[in-house]
Amino acid sequence: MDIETFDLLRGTVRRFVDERLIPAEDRVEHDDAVPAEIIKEMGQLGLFGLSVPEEHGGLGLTMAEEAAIIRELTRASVVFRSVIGTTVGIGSQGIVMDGTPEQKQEWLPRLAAGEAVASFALTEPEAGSDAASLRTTAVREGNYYRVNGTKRFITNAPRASMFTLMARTEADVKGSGGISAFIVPADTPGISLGKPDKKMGQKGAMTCDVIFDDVLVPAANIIGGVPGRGFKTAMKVLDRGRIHIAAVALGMCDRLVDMSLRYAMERKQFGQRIADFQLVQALLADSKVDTLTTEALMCSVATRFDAGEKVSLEASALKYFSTEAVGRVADRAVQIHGGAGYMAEYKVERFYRDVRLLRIYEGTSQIQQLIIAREMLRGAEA
Ligand code: COS
Repeated sequence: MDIETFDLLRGTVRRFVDERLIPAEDRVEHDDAVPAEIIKEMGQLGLFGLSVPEEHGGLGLTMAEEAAIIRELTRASVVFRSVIGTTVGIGSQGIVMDGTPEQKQEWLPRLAAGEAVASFALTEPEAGSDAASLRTTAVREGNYYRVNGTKRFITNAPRASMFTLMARTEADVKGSGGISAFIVPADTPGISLGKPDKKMGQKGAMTCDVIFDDVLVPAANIIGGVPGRGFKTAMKVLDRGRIHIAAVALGMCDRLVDMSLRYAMERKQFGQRIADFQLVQALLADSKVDTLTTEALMCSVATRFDAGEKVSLEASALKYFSTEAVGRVADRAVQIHGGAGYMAEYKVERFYRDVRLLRIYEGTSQIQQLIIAREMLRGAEA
């Protein structure tokens, strides 16, 4: 995208955040839902199609550009981002990266237009961090696979049109080699949803179990057409997803630093504004450093991703640092707000709970540490 068009898009998103999303945050929290008219407006802005290539009807942004837009968007409650998150990220990218031309043609234009919502179904009750141990089975029967199993904590499952589903097609192959990725339309008979999950935060972001009970999926729906490659597709999708999550962390850092600074400049104690106390300044400064460090790392990793480098280690480092950083920034924001920080009307306690999830989903901080160290060892041993 040329720089002028991109700046226009970013400016439009910034206005949308200030004029539409931030004023709607309390309503989302109260209703536990993002209003339908806001979802519609997000579609009109093209937000569902950020990462879909232009030839398939999307905006075809680079990773660096997508991160900049997501950073802008997540100055508002991260719940709004969750509406588009799985369609822009983990739900669609398996098709973008590894799909056949027919699969791309069938799904990507609808996903980009916001007419269809994609959801990513990897996690199971017994397979979280150890994704390769998943138990959902897909047994070949002629031109179909019969799928049975339960997927857990699946974001956007209630509004999904399709699932990128990871299931075991080779029963005798243990671990990652026996896993295939499927495109499964959400209205396929045999799919049912569990009750909505009650969460610590992110009210309005929808997650629930997805149960597959004798679901017949055409063999032609295996992503890329070749069984046994689903785990690698999922890992590649997650490498990219982790950069996207870091952009979410960065957007929330911006918001929380801004809220902290404003409050510190308004609030008076001991006859002066608390921003003039050095201990409060230390909190503000540390949060700014966390934000700037995340920004710099983001810039480097996204640029290398866009240049076609394999950035598993760097994406994990970025996800790890940025999500831990926003946790610290949120904690300091509550501290700067004092008693008010603990009260719902000031919103920082909500954001503190909301960002807690960033250190868990798309790979916990501990999984990121493990990936970083493993890649370091591999590099040293090679
Ligand atoms: N890109 C491409 N291929 C990758 C890859 C990546 N980032 N990571 C692993 N692979 C490949 C490996 O090369 C290996 O292929 P070969 O068998 O041909 O050598 C295969 O996938 C299996 O990899 P590995 O042996 O590393 O698998 P593990 O079971 O040890 O998986 C981790 C390790 C922990 C990295 C993986 O399970 C993981 O990321 N877990 C977290 C899952 C997660 O983020 N869940 C969140 C749910 S989605 S919101």
